[in-house]
Amino acid sequence: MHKDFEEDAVDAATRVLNSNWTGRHTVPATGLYPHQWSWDSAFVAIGNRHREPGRARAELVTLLDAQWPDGRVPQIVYDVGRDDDYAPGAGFWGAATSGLVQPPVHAWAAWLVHCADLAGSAREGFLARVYPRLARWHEYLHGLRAGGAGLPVTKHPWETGTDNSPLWDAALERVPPRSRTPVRRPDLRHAGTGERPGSRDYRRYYRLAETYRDAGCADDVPVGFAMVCPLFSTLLAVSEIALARMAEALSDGGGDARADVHEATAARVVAAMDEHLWDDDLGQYVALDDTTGQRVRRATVNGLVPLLLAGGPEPAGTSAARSGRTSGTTTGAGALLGPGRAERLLATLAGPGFLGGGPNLPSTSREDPAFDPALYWRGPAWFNMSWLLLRAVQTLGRDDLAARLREHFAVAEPEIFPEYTDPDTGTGRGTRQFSWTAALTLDVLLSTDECILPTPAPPSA
Ligand code: 2M8
Repeated sequence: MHKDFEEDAVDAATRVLNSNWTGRHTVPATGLYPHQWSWDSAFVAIGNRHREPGRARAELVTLLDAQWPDGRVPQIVYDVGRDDDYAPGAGFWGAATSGLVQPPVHAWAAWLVHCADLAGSAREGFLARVYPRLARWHEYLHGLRAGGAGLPVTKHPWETGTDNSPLWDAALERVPPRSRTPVRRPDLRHAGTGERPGSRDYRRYYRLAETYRDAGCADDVPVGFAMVCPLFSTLLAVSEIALARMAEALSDGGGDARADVHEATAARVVAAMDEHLWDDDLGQYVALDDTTGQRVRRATVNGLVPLLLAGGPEPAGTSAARSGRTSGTTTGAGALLGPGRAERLLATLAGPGFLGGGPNLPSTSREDPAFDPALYWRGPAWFNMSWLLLRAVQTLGRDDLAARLREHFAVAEPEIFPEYTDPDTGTGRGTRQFSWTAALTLDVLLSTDECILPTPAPPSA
């Protein structure tokens, strides 16, 4: 990317993050999403760690302050003053937060935030504050949310982060498109109807949320939707490895956190993904319907994200190297995909459904019958997905694919940091001045270490 462009983009992205910062957290977008969203805050913290590490820490601490006693970290923490501006809101849940969750990228984000400013982190006791809460969050997912395959289930499409991906179509068909609560759509004031889920989808979303809420958000009551997602599971495994690194850092200070337990847990998650979610015909991972036991054979970007678990060259001096484990891996956790899987995933990523079929990475394969370049998670290119795959292929040393994925970030500033883009034309879609687009653009432009998977133990503060 050209130098002037980079400076302009850094300044513009910083302005977006400044204007979306409320003093305690960052909203995803002031109009469409006026509250704090769980995984958005993690991506925002990853971007803010470069220039605003204190704000990055505050972002995560604010979110974790809303953790439920059972360990769940809520999908949304409401700004109750803005309850009319987004639906369903706090009134629907009868609580200050949603009862749902989102993908667990938080421990990975917290580790990156810690490593970016060791002195500030130590001064605030950041790791000691967040580690026990993040560990509880993961225990909730491994425990109350464990499905038949031993992987966490999502109880609502909103929990997947990829709300209207075709991965959820068949399961949603079984949900009656009727809810007792009237459906409100303030979102349509900020994005076109052709870009957002339809009213039938929304009636089902409400029905599911209502059923879960009325059961007291208890996880032993079936709500009619229980899906295992390869994106969610991958982020859990990566974040579990991040917990291992945190545990090591804390036990250097005399704590009793157990890195080996986190590493074994990560390895178990990856083994279960390999056993239950791989689809050899599609050459990628897919979702699993925990109610029917059937795999959902649809090609989406969710199923490529496990490339983050493919390993790569091991940097010298890592904890894995020091402890004498076999070299040639990045995670050092034994948490690697099965033989041949990385090569197949790379071929699928480069193939006609994804990067081989057009300039940017679509959320749903161009070869899937549901592919639509404008509609939310059914085709548009999303910057968090480009970022996840970029980090994966960089770790694997695939500079050709990394250059392709980096191109997506070149349209972020000219298109006013859109929520997502048309994967063929780069035209912005959804809302604008979107926080994670700005944050991850900053991360791509400002990162000096491209290998940011949670491998190396940090130098001591
Ligand atoms: C979108 O989801 C919300 C519900 O959580 C919505 O559509 O109203 C998704 O893109 C999700 O991944 C994201 O966290 C959220 C806020 O940016 O918006």
